[in-house]
Amino acid sequence: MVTLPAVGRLLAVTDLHGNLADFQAIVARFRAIVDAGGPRPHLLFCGDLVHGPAIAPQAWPEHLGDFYVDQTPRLLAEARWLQEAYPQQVHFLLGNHEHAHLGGPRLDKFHADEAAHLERQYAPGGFAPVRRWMAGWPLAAVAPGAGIAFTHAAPHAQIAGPRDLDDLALAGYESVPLADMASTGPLGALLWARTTPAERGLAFLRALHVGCKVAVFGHDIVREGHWIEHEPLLCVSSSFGCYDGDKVYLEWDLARPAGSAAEVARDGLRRLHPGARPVHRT
Ligand SMILES: [Mn+2]
Repeated sequence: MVTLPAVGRLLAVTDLHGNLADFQAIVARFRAIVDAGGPRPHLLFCGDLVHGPAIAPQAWPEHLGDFYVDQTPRLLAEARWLQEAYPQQVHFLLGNHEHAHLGGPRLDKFHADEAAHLERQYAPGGFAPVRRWMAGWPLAAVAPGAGIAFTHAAPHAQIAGPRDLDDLALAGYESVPLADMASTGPLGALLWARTTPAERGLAFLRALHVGCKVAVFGHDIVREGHWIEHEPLLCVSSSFGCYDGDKVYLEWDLARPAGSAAEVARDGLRRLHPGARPVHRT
């Protein structure tokens, strides 16, 4: 788990899936805050940075939103440079698509084997440093001053405390059916759960940090940009599966306590591409 400070701006995005333009849009916002001076901002990616569709524009389905070309290798390279330039300020959470390179189940959303498809784009041995980097990505981030916790998927994991996250082994899930992952223990839940009852979500938040009241996550596609099924769950879609005008990210003052998911959505969500026309977002 990564613990964010209680000062500065936080930018959080989810599920870029190889969309380089969306990556560069949030990085531009981050750099603008850096250049403005003041407290150091933080940029948090909530998993599934990798793996995108390879579909021609004329065959692109409506349900995937705006067309883009998967540029995962370049996105990963730029992500790594950014983290090296701002080592304490840029954070990547592990998603189920990164897990596919680290012992997670094989994914066949866009290709017969997502992980193999990406790794083949590197020279022999070239993916090894990327895999070592990803193996160190945390599973959750907590902003104690804001009372917000961030995960890739819904906060469905049953844990006693943050230390439980340190003990989770990534390997050994290769043959677990995808449909079973969310219910196969804390790691599966953290990477795969699409929802959880309010009480279970609150218990997860309390286990991470006593003052945590809101869970922000992605994994699922919300075509309108975000969805609050019920408190404390705020599901955010920044990129994959959305039209540019519907994509949102979270911008939040790390010193401001958040009372509810509704408050965070109302005051913290910003359009990733303010110039693009919303399609589903109201
Ligand atoms: Mn996911």
